[in-house]
Amino acid sequence: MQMGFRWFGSADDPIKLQQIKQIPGVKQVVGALFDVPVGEVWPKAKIATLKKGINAAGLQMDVIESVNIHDDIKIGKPTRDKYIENYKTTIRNLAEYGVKVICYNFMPVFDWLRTDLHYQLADQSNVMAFEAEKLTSDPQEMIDQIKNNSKGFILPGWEPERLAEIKHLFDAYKDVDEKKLTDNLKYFLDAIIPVCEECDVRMAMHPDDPPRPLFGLPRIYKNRDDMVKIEELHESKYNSFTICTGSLGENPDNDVPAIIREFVRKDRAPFIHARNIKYTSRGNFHEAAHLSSEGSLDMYDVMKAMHDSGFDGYVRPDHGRNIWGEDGRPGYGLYDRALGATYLNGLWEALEKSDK
Ligand SMILES: [Mn+2]
Repeated sequence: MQMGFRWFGSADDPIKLQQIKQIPGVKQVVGALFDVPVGEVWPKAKIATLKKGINAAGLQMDVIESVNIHDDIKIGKPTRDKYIENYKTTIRNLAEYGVKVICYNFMPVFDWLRTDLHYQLADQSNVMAFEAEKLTSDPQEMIDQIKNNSKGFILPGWEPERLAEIKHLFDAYKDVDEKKLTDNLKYFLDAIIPVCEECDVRMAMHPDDPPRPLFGLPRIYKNRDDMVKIEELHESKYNSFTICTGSLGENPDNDVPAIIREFVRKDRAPFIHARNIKYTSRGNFHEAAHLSSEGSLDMYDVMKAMHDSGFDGYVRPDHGRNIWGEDGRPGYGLYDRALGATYLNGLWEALEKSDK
């Protein structure tokens, strides 16, 4: 298992690589290029610079999160082929710099959604939260709320140039139901997986967050059965999953440790996001510190499921709280994620030693 930490790049992230290096046990920086428009090729020179900076801090860059998928691919427009060719070139370019796993998602319009970016907990820390009752009927209102509450940070998947087009986007997706979206995913996978096989780069799809349809938009990775369907679209270990314990756990019907056991054993889960959430009522939740007792998920069970199945991929703490006066990017402050990494490493060490 290798512990990683998501980083938004020197231009966008107040967190310094050296601070990440100082978190015990963190070996990997999970990075991305945030200045390449979605759909365009990631230039080698920019990948090289990113990798060089990460390596100079004594860290590795085996995992990229995310190379986002152009909407034309998800919608199935004739122009998708051009974007798929670009994607293949990006895979080849990343492979040249040693990247092993590309995390991506196939969610229409919204990459993820919360109704509160600064939900205050009793200890005065704050987290992101989701309450279905607070969803506005007009998605534009939702976008404005998120934008006004992000304190100037550009949140992943909420790039302003994309969201400016929101009405067009909704219009473009109006004929895309679950079946169509799944067909379009298959078309994409059939095209790119042979390139992944050739370059030894694994695609690892992230679950929908929250794992439920929103604003009438389809969702195709919500649970274990969806994963089996996606797996069957293109049989290859390069067609694999990011298992996000938070996103899947947001639906209490999902047995997250069982999902981990099944897909790690089949070698279909090279990347795991480990985070906790606390249910406030059915379907509603707020994010929480990683510790089991702080949320509704048993993180020992999560790590044990990974350990028992022989997991040797990458894991990272996921969204954390803003604590100790830090006013960071919602979900992605330094301190609480560092505590999360340390806690997860502690669980792992105990699991390793109890084996001997
Ligand atoms: Mn995640």
